[in-house]
Amino acid sequence: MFCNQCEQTAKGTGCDKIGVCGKKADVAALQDLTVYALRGLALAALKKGDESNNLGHFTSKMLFTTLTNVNFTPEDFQKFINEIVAHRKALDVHFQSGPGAFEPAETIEGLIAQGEAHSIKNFDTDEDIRSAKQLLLYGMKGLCAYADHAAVLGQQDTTVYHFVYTGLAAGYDGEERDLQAWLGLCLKCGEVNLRAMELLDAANTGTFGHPEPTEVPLGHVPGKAILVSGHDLQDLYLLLKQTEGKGINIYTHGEMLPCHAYPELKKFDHFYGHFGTAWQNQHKEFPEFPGAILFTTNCIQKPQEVYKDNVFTTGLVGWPGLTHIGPTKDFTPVIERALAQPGFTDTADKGSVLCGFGRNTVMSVADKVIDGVKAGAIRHFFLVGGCDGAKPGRNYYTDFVEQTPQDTVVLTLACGKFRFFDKKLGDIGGIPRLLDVGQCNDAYSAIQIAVALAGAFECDVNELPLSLVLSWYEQKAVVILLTLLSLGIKDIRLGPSLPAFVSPNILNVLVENYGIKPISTPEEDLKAILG
Ligand code: FSO
Ligand code: SF4
Repeated sequence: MFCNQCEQTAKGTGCDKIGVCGKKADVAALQDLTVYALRGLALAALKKGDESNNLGHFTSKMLFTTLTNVNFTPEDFQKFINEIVAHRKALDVHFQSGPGAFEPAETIEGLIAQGEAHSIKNFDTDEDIRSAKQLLLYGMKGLCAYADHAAVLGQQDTTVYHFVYTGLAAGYDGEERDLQAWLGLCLKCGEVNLRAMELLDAANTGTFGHPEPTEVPLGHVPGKAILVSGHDLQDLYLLLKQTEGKGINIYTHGEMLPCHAYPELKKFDHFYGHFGTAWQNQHKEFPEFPGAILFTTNCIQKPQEVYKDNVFTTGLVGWPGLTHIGPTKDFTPVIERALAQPGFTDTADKGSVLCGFGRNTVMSVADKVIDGVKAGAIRHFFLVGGCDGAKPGRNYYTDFVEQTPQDTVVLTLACGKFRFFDKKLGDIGGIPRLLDVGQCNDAYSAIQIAVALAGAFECDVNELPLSLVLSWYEQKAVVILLTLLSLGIKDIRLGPSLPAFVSPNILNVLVENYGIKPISTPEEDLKAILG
């Protein structure tokens, strides 16, 4: 196997025996084959001129399954590959060779052998072209995750799906591309992702209302309990509906924390609080949870024996042997498990955190913020966001936030915030110094805040007193970075380490054109930023 798509990749170069994430060689090969089969479907969709949302959403879902920490079940991929090929054949356009003519083997062993022949390692003999092709593929995985989330709530745009086909078909569509052209596709992927994230923002706020500042308890109360992880608001809503009046409290885990701020979700009395921290701590934290646990999207880790029977998956998530809740979204098995577990028997007050500072809330106090900057009360804004992860070096982000001066404001989003989300940083004239914009899925909101500030100050985003200090782990972070680059945003600091799939020459392009910098130490970076 070979996989280098995430930040925790083995030795910083690539997982070649077993994934650090727990992905085995069979699933790695089946995921590579899923991508190859999707290339064939994309070629056929382009040739046919298929503009249907159904096929676009299906393609996005299938690519999303290959994102880090989503699905680890070989049989699921066998099913996906056959479905992809069936969709391609239904389009009734024919190719002589390549992915458009791909015939899947009948057995899972046969599919694994086919997948090994399409390893990302063999993308190209030229290191830079290979690197650009990988950057594009990983960016598209992130893009498809966001497109899927938006589509689940009815927001779709054929231009997004058209680009997904174009990006998947690239390399097999008969067009010669040099490095410049491949990098152009990467930036285009970032640009299209802004549209996908805009759709997702419209989907979430249109369905559940605009997030509002909300205090979320970190402790627990007596009662049966279900913990919801992942990123999917709709799954949480359906679970809240199905558990009403059953004496079960619902807790969020990881990236579900910002859900507490949505009016249509927070209205449920049994939607209680938040449990635990970021995804990589689940082995430590889940044994302590006395109820059922539901994974709605990434980031699942190998369930430990002691809590395995409590864990359920839904949507695209899969782990061999776990009970999966299918598209009917009948959560009865989860509810029954929660009722059979002891639940919490005591009350624990572990403080609280404030969330819900999406674009609507921040913009409603824009005048105050602008006055604060003009009067010198607010010297600088930092966006400290992105993923958390298990590798060392991520303390940087905790230290960085702790060391930000009192006259600065920290905006944050995604699971990287769990390094500092409960720090009491105080406020500046009533504006909290730590503002939680939401999930990584809410990066659009953060971009809109920056654009609005630039508008108010009549300057370019790059001229704002704003610095981006980002952490990455998986492919959604890759596409957000591409979106920021496509918007011309410069001088981003990126850590904890740079992606293994970025070649030295491509890194040079990023440094020279966009001023991307690896993080150094909080002290040095703060000094450099604040002069
Ligand atoms: Fe974190 Fe995981 Fe949201 Fe990522 S939960 S690491 S960027 O999948 O998706 O922020
Ligand atoms: Fe390794 Fe990351 Fe790929 Fe998992 S997703 S196999 S940890 S590079």
